[in-house]
Amino acid sequence: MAFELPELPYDYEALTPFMSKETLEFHHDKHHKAYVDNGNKLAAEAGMADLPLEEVVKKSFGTNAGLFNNAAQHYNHIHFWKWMKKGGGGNKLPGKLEAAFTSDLGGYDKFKADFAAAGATQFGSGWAWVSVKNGKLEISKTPNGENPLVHGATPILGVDVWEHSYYIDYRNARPKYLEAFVDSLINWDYVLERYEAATK
Ligand code: MN3
Repeated sequence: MAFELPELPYDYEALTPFMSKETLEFHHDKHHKAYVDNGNKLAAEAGMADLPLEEVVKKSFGTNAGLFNNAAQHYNHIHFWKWMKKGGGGNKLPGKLEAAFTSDLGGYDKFKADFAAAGATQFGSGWAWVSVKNGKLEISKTPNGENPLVHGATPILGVDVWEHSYYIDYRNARPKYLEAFVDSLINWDYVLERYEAATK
């Protein structure tokens, strides 16, 4: 299946002032597009052009670094755009999600602190995650394009901490970006959708 750059699920100004039009133009139109274009080229060269994206990610991990980096980043960004929305964030989680965050992550406040700490302490480029592993939620961080899929888990929420995701709006203040992401951007409905798909 050829990789395709998805449209953003909102307009380029929708996430201001927390994420600017300029950031979305560079991040979606340039960075994500490059992962798609390079991923298609490398998947074809590896004979994996017809495989579903998740399989390309898992099969290329540890065996084909170039393909893995681009395919995993394509997967990560498809979800990242949907993990945000205008007027999102905050502690009003859908009931089922709130129950799971309470039992597995110690509640919203602890989630917020631990998720932000994971993002802030990821040295260099990478991601912070909430994923489902063996039916339970866990918080983790990964370098570069790596994601929980290759560690036997299903990501239900992730935040991009590559500098390209925050440098235009926050300069070097990654913790401020992470705070804004949690307080004002997370699309909890999409997190719930991913949680239900991962636990059914
Ligand atoms: Mn990115």
